[in-house]
This record gives sequence, C-alpha cells and structure tokens, in this order.
Amino acid sequence: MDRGRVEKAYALAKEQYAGFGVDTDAALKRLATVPISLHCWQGDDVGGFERDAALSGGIMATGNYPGKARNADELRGDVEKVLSLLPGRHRLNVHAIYLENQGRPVERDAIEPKHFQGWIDWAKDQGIGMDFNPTYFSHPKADDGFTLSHRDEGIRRFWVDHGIACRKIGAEMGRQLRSPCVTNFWIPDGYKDVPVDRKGPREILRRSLDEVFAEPIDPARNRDSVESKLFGIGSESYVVGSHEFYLGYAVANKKLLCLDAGHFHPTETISDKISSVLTFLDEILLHVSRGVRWDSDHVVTATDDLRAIAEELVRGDYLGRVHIGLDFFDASINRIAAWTIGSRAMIRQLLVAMIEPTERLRRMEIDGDFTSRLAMLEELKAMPFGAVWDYYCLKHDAPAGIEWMVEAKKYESDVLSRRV
Ligand code: RNT
Ligand code: ZN
Repeated sequence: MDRGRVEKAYALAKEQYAGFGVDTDAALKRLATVPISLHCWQGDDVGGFERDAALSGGIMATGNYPGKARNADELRGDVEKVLSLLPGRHRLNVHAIYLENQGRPVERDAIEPKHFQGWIDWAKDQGIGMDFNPTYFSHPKADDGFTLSHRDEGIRRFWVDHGIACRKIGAEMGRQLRSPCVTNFWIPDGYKDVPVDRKGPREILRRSLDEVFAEPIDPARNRDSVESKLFGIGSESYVVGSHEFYLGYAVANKKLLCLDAGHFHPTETISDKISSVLTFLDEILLHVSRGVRWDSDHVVTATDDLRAIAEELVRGDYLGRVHIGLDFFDASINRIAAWTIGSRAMIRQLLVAMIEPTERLRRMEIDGDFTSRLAMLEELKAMPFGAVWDYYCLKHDAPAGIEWMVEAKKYESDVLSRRV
C-alpha cells in the first residue's frame, strides 16, 4: 500500500479521534506491548507429530484444504510466515503432541524439555516467548473419554505424570526464553449420556490436579491454567471439568482460569465473565475462538463478541493480567491465511478498543445519560479505525490492508502447494 496515502489517511483519522479526546499515537505505542499467543495447532489441524493418531477428545477440524504442515520444520516455517504478516511481537503456544522425538516414540508420561528444544531454539531466534499445553486427547489411554478423572488408578497416574512432565517443560521454556510460560490444562473427560455419579469423577479430578501441581514452580518460569468446558462431542451430558469446578479450583489454588469463547452456552459470552473472575483471580488466560452453533472453533473474526472481549480488556485495564491466546482450527481454507485472519482480527480489535473515548463514555454512564452513551457507542462504529490500523501495520513492517493476502498466496504456491 502506498505509504504516503496511509500516512495521509492516518493524519486525518488522528484529528478525528483527537476531537473525541483520544490520543491515537499513545494507543499505538500501547498496542505494541500486547502479545497474542498464536496456537500452533491451526497449522496442521491439531495433528501433532507424536504418532499417526486421529484427533479425539470431542474436538474436530473439518475440511481438507491442501498444504498442511507435516513436521515441525514445516510448521515453524508456516508460523514464521504468519508472524511476518502481523504487526507487533507475539508468542507461540505449543501442545505436547508437537514434540520432536527423532523417530523414537516417547510416551506422554516420559516427555522432557529436550523434546521441545527445537521449538525453544527457534523461539529464541524469533525473539518470542512460548506457552504450552499437555495433550489429554488423541491417545489410546484417553479413548474411553476419561483421563485425569479416570477410575483406573494406572491410567489416572499416567495422565498425572503427563501433567507433571508438561509443567517441567513449560518451566524450561520460561527459563530459556526469559518469559513466563502459561501451561494450560484442558481434559476432555465426560459422559455422552446422563451419569448417575457426577460427584465421583470431580473428586478424582481434584485429587489428580493436586498431584500434578504439587511441586511449586517459580511463576517467572511457569504459570498453570485450567480450562473448563460445557460439553464436547461425546460428552454432551456431563463434563467433569465444568466452569464451576475450575473456577473453584483456580480460586482455591491460585491458578489461572482459562476462558474459551466456545465453551459456554451459546448466548453466554466470556466478555462478561472477565471482570467477574478477575475480582478474585490475579490472572487469567483467554482462548479466543468463534463457535458457530457449537464449539466449532471457527477462525476468529471481527464479531460483536470479539469487540466486547477487547473492550473489556482495555476498559478494565486488564491487559497486564490477561494472557490472550487463540484457539481455532479451520482445515477448509488456506491455513496460513486462517491463522493470519484470526490473529489480525484480535490485534485490530484491541486497537479499536484502545482508541475509544472511554472516559467520556464512563462519564455519560455515571451521569445517567444513557441516550448519549448509546449514541456515542454507535457513532464509534463508523470511525476510521482502518486508517489507524493500516498505519500501525506499516509502522511495524507488516502489510497494510489486505496486502498480506498477496504474501499468503505466494507462500501457498511456493511452499504449501508442494506438500503432497
Ligand atoms: C478444546 C479446548 C482446547 C483445545 C486445544 C487444542 O475444546 O478448547 O483448548 O482446543 O487444547
Ligand atoms: Zn480452548
């Protein structure tokens, strides 16, 4: 995009925002300090490199667009491409099944930091931090739908040991990259049909989590997070790790709570939960996602939900306490583009929230002038935030406007289309 034109458009937009008392330059500086944690699993449909296992655990990537990454080197190359299309400095979030085992299968209870050294070295090179996740799905010991809440002591122990191993890996990532790693625990455990005993599995899960988290780890290296869910495919009637369960666990044990946008009743939004849970918790993790009719993990786009999330983070001054992660996987379109669309949507929405005249709106609200509040909120939707966004992209050497698609298409023909 023509630099001169972008600068001109920005100058006009800046004036217009200044009319509302908003300092756009200050907002751009602030935006540059907020990292988004990109999920590695958009690149290969949550496959990983452990073995040739089908995705299980009640989550699903649909579509068969060609060109998915087949190994860690390809996936890293893809992430690099995506990072080059985003303004700002971000992070990478890796699942345990993305280990590099040099062709020698390693069981999940025996994985070590060395199996992720390739990722850590790469992240060091990129100058970015990493986040981590144990993988409690796509494994024979998870096939009957239970892991940490399993009644079989051997299986339960196996998964406890996996969790312990993963926290050590997270801590090593945090140590080497000098940036705390958020290690997020999500398990699929639950029943398809109405259970008789809702209490038993939850008691087991509580005990398992206590065992997983028994060893204290320096929060400068690793922070643990727990992710709830309402239902999954095959666990429609009962999920052991429900919202109430993990909210209680997180508060009682000073853990991070992970709010996934697709894990609640369809008319419930995580934006309204942020200020509630942060009244009692120091920090939380978000899995920004887009559910269409169910927890479908569609690519994040500029929806009302996304706007509300960004607004809450900025208005509540929560950015220092909220780790923003993405969680979607679309296999029906170019995966690099999917990643980029979702990531750019998230970053841009944060920008839009940062150039809101929040103090004015607050004043109207306090004064009881709800008419003006509504009028102003509506007017803001027509403000030239795109001009501010384009300028931000250019300032950070990322393509402005839709120009990033040229790069994505080129990468597709040069790299992705050769993967057969
Ligand atoms: C599943 C959870 C979980 C996964 C990833 C792959 O419903 O959202 O976060 O999507 O761990
Ligand atoms: Zn999630």
